Order: sequence, then C-alpha cells, then structure tokens
Amino acid sequence: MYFLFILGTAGSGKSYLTSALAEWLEDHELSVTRVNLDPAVEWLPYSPDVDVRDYVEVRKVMEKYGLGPNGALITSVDMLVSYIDKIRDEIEALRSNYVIVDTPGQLELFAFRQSGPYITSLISQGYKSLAIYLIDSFFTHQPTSFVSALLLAISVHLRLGIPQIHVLSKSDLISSDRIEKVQTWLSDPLSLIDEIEQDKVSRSLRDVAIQIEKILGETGLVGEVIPVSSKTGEGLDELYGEIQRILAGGEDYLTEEASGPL
Ligand SMILES: Nc1nc2c(ncn2[C@@H]2O[C@H](COP(=O)(O)OP(=O)(O)OP(=O)(O)O)[C@@H](O)[C@H]2O)c(=O)[nH]1
Ligand SMILES: [Mg+2]
Repeated sequence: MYFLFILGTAGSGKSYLTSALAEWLEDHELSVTRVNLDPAVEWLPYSPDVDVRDYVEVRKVMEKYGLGPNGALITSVDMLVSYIDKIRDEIEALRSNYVIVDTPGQLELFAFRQSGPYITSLISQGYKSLAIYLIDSFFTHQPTSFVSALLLAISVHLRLGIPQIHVLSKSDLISSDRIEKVQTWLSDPLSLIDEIEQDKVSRSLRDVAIQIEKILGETGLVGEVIPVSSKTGEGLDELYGEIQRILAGGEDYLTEEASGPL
C-alpha cells in the first residue's frame, strides 16, 4: 500500500483530484481506498471507503464546546487522534494498492498545528507515503501571490517531512502560455524576480517577495509543478509518472515510527 495525501488551501481542488486520480488509477487496474479526513464536509465528489465523519461529528463538537465552525473543525481533527487505530484498521482491511487521503481545507492544520502531521504519520506508519500539494491556478496571476503560495507549500513540506509533489490545480482555467510562464518561473527564479519587480504592490512588499523567492529558488524545494485538471483529466498521466518515480526512488522516507511533528 502507498499513501498519497492530497493537500492544499481551501477550495484548491483536493476532493475533485482525489476523485479523478482514484478513477485514473482504477482505469489502470490499480485498487484504491479513498479516505475522507475532513470531519466537516457535507458533500464529496466521490464516495469515501473510509470516512472520519463516522468517528467525529463537527456539529456535536460545536454544540458541546460552544465553538464556531472553524474552531470546531480544529478540535474535531485533534479528537481524531484517539480514533487513529480504528481508521488504520479500516484502511488495512481493504489492502489496496493506493490509499488516497483527502484532507480538510484548513491548511493551518498541516502548516502550523501538530495534529495534521501527527495524524498523517500515524495513519501511514510503516508504508511509503507522499504528499501531493495543490497550488491553485488562481494564484499564478500575480507574481507576489505565487511567491506566498510557494511559501505555504514549503511550510507544509517542512511540517510533514515526506516527499512532496506540487500540482498546479485547475489547469483548464488558465492558458497554456501562463502554464509555461509558471514553469519558467520555477526553473529560472530570476525570471520570477524580474516579474515581481513589475508587480503592482508597494516597493517594500516587492523587496520582501524578492528576498523570499531568492531563498526558495536556492532550496529548489519546488522545482516544478505538474499542471493537472480534474475536470478534463489533463496531467493525470504525468502526475502518476511522478508518483511512481518518487515511490520507486532511493530516498528513505518509509515512516518507521510515528514521530511527533516538528
Ligand atoms: N475548472 C476546474 N474546476 C475545478 C477543478 N477541480 C476542482 N474544481 C472546482 O473547484 C471547487 C473546489 O473543488 P474541491 O475539490 O471541492 O476543492 P477542495 O480543495 O476539496 O475544497 P475544500 O475541501 O473545501 O478545501 C469546486 O467548485 C470544483 O468544481 C478543475 O480541475 N477544474
Ligand atoms: Mg475538499
């Protein structure tokens, strides 16, 4: 079993990608377990095989602790830690080739708090896993917003500590010229810095974005993005190729023991 964690900001296309990638894998004779890790979601574009809503109900958490929707979601995910063994048992009983885990939109769970990284490491303990991080095509229209999107992607990578593939989601919504431009920004950080210089934000914000991009470019942590559309299916072949390349790679990222988050 291989674990694929689908992550990204709210509305970036995680659930639709879970659905499209699962169908793609099944069309290629691979079995898939779809896991919904969002206790607050009301509707999903796929039918989950394992669903945390069977364990925690956000509405009840809101009532019991007098919390609003966001606070209740964070608390519900914290509470999930005590059901991890049961969720793991459910996943293991299905013994599929791939386990795709659709995560909640509150990215702070994975970028800043402890529960997200802790749950991902406990669920996939002993199996190879990787993160598929979605950068919404919407964030490519302004160079400075693309830099902040990259910064968030790297925050998640730092917290989870597993290999991470970067996907440019909803690629059908932007032109092929823009896709090409984004790929050039990543392969040649100086081209992105040139465009930040032209961005219509204050001089001081441009300077901050340039300094951040210089560091991000040097780390090479987001070296490329794979444009994917869950609506047209474009890019799913490339995404699978990259998944295979990383899973077959020599890097030792098998989670031998569930360590606490950073
Ligand atoms: N055009 C286009 N729209 C997409 C694509 N993927 C998702 N969407 C749309 O984007 C919206 C959000 O998609 P979801 O998959 O629900 O996003 P999410 O990241 O799971 O959202 P949260 O779980 O609420 O954070 C929906 O209206 C989808 O129809 C895509 O590839 N192309
Ligand atoms: Mg979703």
